[in-house]
Amino acid sequence: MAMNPWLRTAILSVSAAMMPMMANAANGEPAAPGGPTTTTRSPEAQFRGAPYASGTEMHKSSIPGAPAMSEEEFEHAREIYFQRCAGCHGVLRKGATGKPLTPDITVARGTEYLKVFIAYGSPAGMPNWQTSGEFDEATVDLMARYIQHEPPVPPEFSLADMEATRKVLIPVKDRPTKKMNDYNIDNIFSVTLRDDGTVALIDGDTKEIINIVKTGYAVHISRLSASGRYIYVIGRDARVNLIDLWMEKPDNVAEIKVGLEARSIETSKYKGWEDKIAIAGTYWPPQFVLMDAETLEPKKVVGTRGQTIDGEYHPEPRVAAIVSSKEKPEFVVNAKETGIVYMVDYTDMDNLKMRQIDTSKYLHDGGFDSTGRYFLTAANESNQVVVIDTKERKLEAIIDTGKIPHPGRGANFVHPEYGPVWATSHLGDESIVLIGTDPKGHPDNAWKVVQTLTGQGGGSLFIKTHPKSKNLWVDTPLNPDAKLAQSVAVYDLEDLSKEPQIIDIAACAKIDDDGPKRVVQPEYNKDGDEVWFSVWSTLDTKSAIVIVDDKTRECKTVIDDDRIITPTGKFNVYNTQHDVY
Ligand code: DHE
Repeated sequence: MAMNPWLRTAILSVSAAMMPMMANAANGEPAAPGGPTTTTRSPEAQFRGAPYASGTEMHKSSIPGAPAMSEEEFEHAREIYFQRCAGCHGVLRKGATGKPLTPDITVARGTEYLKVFIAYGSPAGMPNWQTSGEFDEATVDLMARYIQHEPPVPPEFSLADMEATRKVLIPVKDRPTKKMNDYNIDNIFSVTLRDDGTVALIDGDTKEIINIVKTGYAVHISRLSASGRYIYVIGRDARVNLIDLWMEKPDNVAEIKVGLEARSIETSKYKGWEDKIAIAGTYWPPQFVLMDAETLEPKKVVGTRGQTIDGEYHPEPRVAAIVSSKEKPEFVVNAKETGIVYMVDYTDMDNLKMRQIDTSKYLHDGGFDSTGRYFLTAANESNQVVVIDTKERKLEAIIDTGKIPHPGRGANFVHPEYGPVWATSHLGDESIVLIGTDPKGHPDNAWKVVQTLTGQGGGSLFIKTHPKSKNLWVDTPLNPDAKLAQSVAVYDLEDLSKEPQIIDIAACAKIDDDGPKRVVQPEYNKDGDEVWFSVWSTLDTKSAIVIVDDKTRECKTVIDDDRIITPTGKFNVYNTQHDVY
């Protein structure tokens, strides 16, 4: 749908004031305790402005000027907020990837102003909820009113609460003692089917679906055990699933719920500690938990509430990316709002040793440099990349980048002029920055932006290359322009002065409906000669996975099986296990 010029002007004028991103949609799973509850109103009642029958219970608000809402409407909006907005703006709406949405700000803006923003999004990364077809007008109105009320505070979640949810579906003693299938496990992909609450295990050699495995709702990422045998999957509802790839048909062997809202999971990779400890970080409550890696038994929970690097108390420092150090028996844990990176020694949980490194606020995602020593991570709302030296266990550098860096795990390659670099694209602008990562061989370039490329536009989430490739792939799925959201830019690493080639990946999928078809997250196969992209639509429109030949840059295979519902992240076993990116 074309945007009215007055609306575009209105959006641009508010885009500096508010900049959220996106979360997910429900799949009919039972609600988490204290999490979303499903309350439905008749279509008539949902219609904006429909009068309430007398006797409707109204939501009691302590906020002067907050628009009226029934209790039923409030509950419904609370569910939608949790599913789609909390990830960026925070459960308490104090802001992070998205701007703060506390009533002192939102009441002053007013319902009409907020509605425009929610409906049309912004070039800086706020999804266009209405024009993409994900919200109808009544839902936009509902959410604009909801965010002017006090945010409800969800309950805590203890170690005992976690243990009560744990299921060991196949005890360790009953699991295979060797691989029981003929799959080339190294080249299996675990594909997030976001709104289906499942992951698809796809054979990267044959492109056949091996299994669709039930996971948490709005499943987020998959990570591999050090041995490559187990896949750990975490959903936004904080459910962790453990999948055993040695089974005849790989499937769940254990699961646990570690909180109410989560994004990150990782396992111990230090020599001698392979496949021993798993860690999951939660957005709510703000904490992380260390678990037995084979049974998911929770062992130790650590809260992240406390002072930010500026010395101010923060009630909700959410746990963002976690990586496993190869230099020490430690996890590296990002606390988003405080800007603190914890190095958590997992060798003695009764006497837990944790180093706390002050960095930059709003830590989000990140990955290692090519040597695996340095962890580079986005402090996204600070427009910076933070570098942690996992060998010396200290802050190495903080680098200014473009607006809202969003690397995924980033991309490592050897630049013809500047030597080894790590790259990130941005959610908030079209820049792609290359940062020197070789303090020994190229000391003048280390931890500096050595080159900035111009991408298609803002709204980029992921960037990828492979040691065997000469290409750098950059997506732009959250750009409000559908043409950009449906295509990717690919750069020639041997000559970065060349204009990037723009490839319309959604067109390769040949999907004949009007779903958003956002093209998201390039992921290589093990050999580094294929790149997989998700063509991500809504629950009720068709999605697909498009596989591109990395050499010819031509679409090679489309996986459009009806079970591929809302695919987003794809995790190749070997590349994820060995941090190849
Ligand atoms: Fe993600 C990684 C958080 C929205 C797909 N996402 C991460 C990580 C965090 C995070 C903290 C790093 C985990 C790690 O490495 O341990 N993501 C969030 C959010 O808070 C946010 C912005 C809003 C939300 O409500 O969740 C968000 N993410 C999304 C999406 O909408 C995406 C595009 C689709 C989806 O499936 O939900 C999405 N996030 C991903 C993917 C990764 C990821 C594919 C892993 C990338 C990788 O290559 O490792």
